[in-house]
Amino acid sequence: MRRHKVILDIVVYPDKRLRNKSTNVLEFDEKLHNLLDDMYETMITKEGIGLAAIQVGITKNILIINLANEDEKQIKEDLLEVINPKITHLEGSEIYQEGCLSVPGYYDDVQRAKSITVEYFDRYGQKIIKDLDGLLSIAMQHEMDHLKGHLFIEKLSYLKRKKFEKEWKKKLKAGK
Ligand code: QAP
Ligand code: CO
Repeated sequence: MRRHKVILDIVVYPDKRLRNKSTNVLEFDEKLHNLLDDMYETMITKEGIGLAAIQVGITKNILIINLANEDEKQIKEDLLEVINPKITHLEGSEIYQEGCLSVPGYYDDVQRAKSITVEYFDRYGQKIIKDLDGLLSIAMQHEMDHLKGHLFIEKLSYLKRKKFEKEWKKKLKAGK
């Protein structure tokens, strides 16, 4: 057990590290548990609902998701810790306005599968199989894209992507 909070730096677009492909976790050890704990503190501090390890510079197939419940509270009991995930089934289609801690301040509509089946391991190396839909399905697909080196802005139409690049350049120039 660690005593103090560790807040990691978020890798922000257009940092090329976000394009790297992550590799599987082989050891479900204390080092993994410390990383998961640090990722959780980082995500909550930065007001996120999902975070992949690559967003803190670690190219491992690790992601966390913590959505708000029906009372609009984000509680740790609902936290999903997802290691080495694989999607085994995709169904339907849905559009949702997404954002990303690595693309702060930008939100746009993205089309994804409506429901998925995902297989992964928890922090102890136990295999989990889950059917997801709604926001959990969207979040899982968004975070799994990070593991392949992809960002939601790559799924925008040509014109929307141009609009994004223009806004982002302006924002960088303004020193934000
Ligand atoms: C991914 O996104 C996601 O721009 C998680 O200034 C997105 O946590 C899952 C955030 C949409 C499901 C639906 C974004 C925080 C957080 C920002 C996030 C910002 C501060 C994004
Ligand atoms: Co993201």
